[in-house]
Amino acid sequence: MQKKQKESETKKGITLFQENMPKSSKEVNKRKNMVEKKTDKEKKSFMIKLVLIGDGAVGKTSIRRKYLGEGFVKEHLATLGADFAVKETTIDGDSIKFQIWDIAGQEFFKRVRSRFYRGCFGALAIFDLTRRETFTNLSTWLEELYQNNGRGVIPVIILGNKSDLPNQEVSEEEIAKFVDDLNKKTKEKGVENFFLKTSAKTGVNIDKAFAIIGNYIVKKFEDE
Ligand code: G3D
Ligand code: MG
Repeated sequence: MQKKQKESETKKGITLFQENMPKSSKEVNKRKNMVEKKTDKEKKSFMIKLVLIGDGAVGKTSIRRKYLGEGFVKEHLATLGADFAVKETTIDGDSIKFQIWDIAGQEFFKRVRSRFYRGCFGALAIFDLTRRETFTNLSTWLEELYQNNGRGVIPVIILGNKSDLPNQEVSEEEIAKFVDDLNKKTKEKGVENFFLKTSAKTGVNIDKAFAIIGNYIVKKFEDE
């Protein structure tokens, strides 16, 4: 069943889906921006929208499923052709809620792109280590991300997925060079990018990927 989505944005630009939120979060988010000071001043809680991008069949949905495991909220946003899930975790004692958006199917029309990306703080840009063209296409995905999220250049973790398979077509050095070149371009915007080789099959580096990008985003936007 589709629920009608009602979007609202705080001044920090985070997209909140009020109707999909549990009541407690709903109330909290009405009052708060991304950073919520708790009674214990050391601790904060963050809501971070992340998008999973990359060509079809690179493993976006598998990575999301592996990371989320049990007990997550999930909605299918048919009008956007996207799946939406929330995961709560802790980074350095801070409470983090990841809103994870995943393109459902391969139909991803231009007219909905800005809504899919809008308000996200970062992305996991995924390619398949066994299909070189999915690596080559990353630049196009990144352009699209930058153009549509509303904030311009934002941090990305590049994931070379399917590291468990034997027929690897992209080396670690090439990925490192790609990210190095990207960092040279995004540095002037104060944005750093990362990379990891992952396997949604074995689970290697999946949690780490979310931790790295989450950690970086928290530190970066905390100071703003
Ligand atoms: P997408 O969401 O990016 O389109 P999917 O990709 O998550 O649907 O994955 C596409 C196929 O790749 C699936 O195979 C999935 O099981 C497989 N896959 C995803 N990640 C990995 C990985 O790390 N290692 C291996 N070996 N396979 C992976 P099927 O056959 O189900 O279509
Ligand atoms: Mg998918």
